[in-house]
Amino acid sequence: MSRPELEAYWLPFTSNRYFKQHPKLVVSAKGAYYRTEDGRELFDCLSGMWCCPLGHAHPKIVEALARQAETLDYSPAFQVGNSATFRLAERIAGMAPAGLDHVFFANSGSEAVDTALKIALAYHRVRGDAGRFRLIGRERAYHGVGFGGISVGGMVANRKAFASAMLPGVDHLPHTWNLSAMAFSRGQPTWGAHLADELERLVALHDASTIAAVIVEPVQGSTGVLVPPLGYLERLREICTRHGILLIFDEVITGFGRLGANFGAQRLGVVPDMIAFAKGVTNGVIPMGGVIVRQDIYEAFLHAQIPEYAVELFHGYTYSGHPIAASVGLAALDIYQQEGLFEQALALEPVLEAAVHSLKGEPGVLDVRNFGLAAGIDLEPFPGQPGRRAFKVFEYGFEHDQLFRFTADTIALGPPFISTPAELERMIEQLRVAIRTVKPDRSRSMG
Ligand code: PXG
Repeated sequence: MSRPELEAYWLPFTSNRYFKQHPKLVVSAKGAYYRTEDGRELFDCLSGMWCCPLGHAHPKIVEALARQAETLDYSPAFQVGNSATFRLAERIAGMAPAGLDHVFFANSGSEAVDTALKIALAYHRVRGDAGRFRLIGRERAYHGVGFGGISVGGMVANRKAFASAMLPGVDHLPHTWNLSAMAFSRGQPTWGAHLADELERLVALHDASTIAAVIVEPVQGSTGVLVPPLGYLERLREICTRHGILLIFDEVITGFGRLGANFGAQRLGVVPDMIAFAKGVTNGVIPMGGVIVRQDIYEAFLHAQIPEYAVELFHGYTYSGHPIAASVGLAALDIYQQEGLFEQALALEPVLEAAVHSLKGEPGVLDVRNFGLAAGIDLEPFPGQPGRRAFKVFEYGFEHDQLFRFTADTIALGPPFISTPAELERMIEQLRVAIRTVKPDRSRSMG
């Protein structure tokens, strides 16, 4: 594409000035690889943006999408239904921990999070407990970009420009990463369960009767794969239960097999009151997100003192439960199950773990973490140029057949579940070369 053709599009979360000088374009994708404009193949090190664990162009998904488009391409989301959406809700509820059995559909992780927060507030209100309006998030959290999500989120760059419009009554727990206590941990760190007690401090400060919900990612993904300390989520669960506070897991990344189980809740043995999901539910082929809620939360709305024909929850989207997304979701869940891909992700975990931890000792590698089929590698920033070192690793990868993902000076890896052990090892060897090759220089430009 020529420069003028690139002009109109404002890319999200991207350095537009730099991109338009140095465009990176992919033209097609198959399996675990993208093809670039100049005909090279790039290994998909983050499964798209954590959303394509089955790889690309899976024939059963392509077929489901085409068939649904021909049969029923859209049906109104309010007061009308279609069978694919009901079937998908039933399937998802069946995969969730026992007791979490109703599904509200949205179209992205951001919408899923805002939906979960709104359900939490409305649930307390419908039960006559409207004083519970506070929402507790966590430092370094990513919960998407809606006003709810950025308010409970904890990544400063996503918040500071919008500080004037944050939700009121939000507080944050500390994040759980601590270099000196857990550097180069494999799986869950043994240090840090006590950080959950910070919730007791917030309860003492605000009083439990004002707190509606706590939202956490079981593993913090976007901020660079921060794995929860052993016992931490259990303690959060216990404190929430004791104080009547809802616990929401944002499983937009960890749901649908990334941790080698249906949901992180199951891998980690902690059951929240709601799970927000997106991404892997449709293998990223078409946007979809949603919230799985505990039965009694759903039922509280049905028992409200309102006429039977009245709407119970004033919330929803034009594309909630879109039939094409639902059909694609059903196909994706069939494939995960029939091909045993969550088990495969679990089986690949030790391969990724061994490979990624071999990066310890490479120049500037400060920390390596892993859990499920996910890993984070922290690089020491170039002096005075935060984020540039990882950006250059990403650029090196793009030129050398690996589509790495970086955030600040962290490289995040979340390869497709269909990857072979050899592909994972090659990904790490290429990353090693990139880390060794990328050197600081005095130029102020990105490249
Ligand atoms: N919650 C979590 C935990 C997420 O990871 C969202 C909500 C928002 O989802 P939407 O669909 O609105 O983007 C996310 C999104 C990365 C990366 O490189 C992560 C996300 C998105 C893009 C890139 O880690 N997570």
